[in-house]
Amino acid sequence: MARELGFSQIGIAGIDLSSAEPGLMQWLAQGFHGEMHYMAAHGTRRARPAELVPGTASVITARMDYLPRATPADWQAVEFDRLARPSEGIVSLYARGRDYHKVLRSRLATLAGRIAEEVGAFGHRAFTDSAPVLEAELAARSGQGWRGKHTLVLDREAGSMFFLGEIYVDMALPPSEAVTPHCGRCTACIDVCPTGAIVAPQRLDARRCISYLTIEHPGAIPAELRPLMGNRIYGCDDCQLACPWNKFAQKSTLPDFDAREGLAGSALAALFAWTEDEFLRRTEGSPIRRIGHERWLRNVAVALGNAVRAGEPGAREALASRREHPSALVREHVAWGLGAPDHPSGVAGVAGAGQRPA
Ligand code: B12
Ligand code: SF4
Ligand code: SF4
Repeated sequence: MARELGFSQIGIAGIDLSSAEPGLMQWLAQGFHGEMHYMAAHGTRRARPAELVPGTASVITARMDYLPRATPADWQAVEFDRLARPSEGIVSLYARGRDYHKVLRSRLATLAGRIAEEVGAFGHRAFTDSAPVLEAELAARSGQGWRGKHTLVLDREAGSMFFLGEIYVDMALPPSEAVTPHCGRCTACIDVCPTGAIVAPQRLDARRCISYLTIEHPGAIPAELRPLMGNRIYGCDDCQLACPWNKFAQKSTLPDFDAREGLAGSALAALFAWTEDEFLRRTEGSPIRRIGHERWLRNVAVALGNAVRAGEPGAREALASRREHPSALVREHVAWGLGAPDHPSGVAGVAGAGQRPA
């Protein structure tokens, strides 16, 4: 029943997450959440399902794979190669199709309805990245995979290219068994991270993570991190591209995550030329829409600045077209990009561009 809805695995977790609470509190205390104030706002409720939804006795967890249906077998190499093309903009794989919040939410609700048809009515609430829920922790406890050193959940048969969703239920169900971890001595994700955001195994300083900087961070991107962002303009996949277990990542069975035109393989100059109307039209129903046109231009300006540094023809002209943009945020990032010295010799010396493990 879950498979028909696009889910690949279902698990059951108990609701005692008390052993995860100190880690969450330490993460917040260190300020690793940056400007994601919603992470601090709910305090310990994030780790206490029955406080979020009174009466919760178990959590049904669900995995939904998101690699687009047309993904080639050597997709990790294909994606790494984009990093070596500084005038191309990289949108991370999860964001090239329809917004997963929309896809998962409605399908989790349908799943809950179908379970109710079998077992009778029960109290439930479905979530996917939409409430203070420790999703990865619940998933790991319920056998969806182990926590990688990059903090994501990964599995030997599914890699980590999947979303998570949960249904909090008022029935006490027998929990699924957790799987054993298989990172061993590998540190590929830590080593490849362009900004050093994985400060230790399973410790992510979000303030340095390109996913945070391009999606969640509201204002100016710290200047020292801009050169490290390369041509990543929305999210980042590097720690997952480097992971050997992602050879086994599964493609989605749904058309929803197929890449939309313009979101894979497009030139930065073309993406920078999108008017606000065009941005809204092209990102309708996509997670990218949430950041708005101003942050989109901010991100693309950084990538164009890095293309200038790499000596890419046309990058300087593209940036200059927005020199007088009404937003001070955009103007400042454009000025930063234009201030970059030309490096006609190519990408040599440009940190964050084309990194690929040997
Ligand atoms: C905030 C957030 C982010 C932040 C911070 C990420 C993070 N690792 O915390 C940013 C914006 C950087 C981010 C990026 C991404 N995200 Co995100 N994100 C979330 C969100 C909303 C909350 C995660 C969270 O609770 N973080 C808080 C910290 C404390 O949790 P933690 O890392 O698990 O920490 C535990 C331990 O490691 C330890 N610990 C951590 N730090 C420290 C420090 C000290 C000192 C100590 C002692 C202990 C300790 O304690 C914690 C509790 O056990 C979840 C959805 C959800 N509601 O859960 C999605 C989620 C984790 N993200 C997801 C995805 C897909 C991504 C990206 C891949 C997107 C992209 N391509 O750009 C990247 C990957 C970056 C990465 N390596 O994590 C998926 C992951 C699916 C999976 N397979 O695991 C989720 C589950 C969303 C979903 N519904 O599918 N994300
Ligand atoms: S998503 Fe990118 S920047 Fe963030 S931890 Fe992974 S490799 Fe580093
Ligand atoms: S890259 Fe290596 S250390 Fe990182 S999650 Fe994958 S197996 Fe674990």
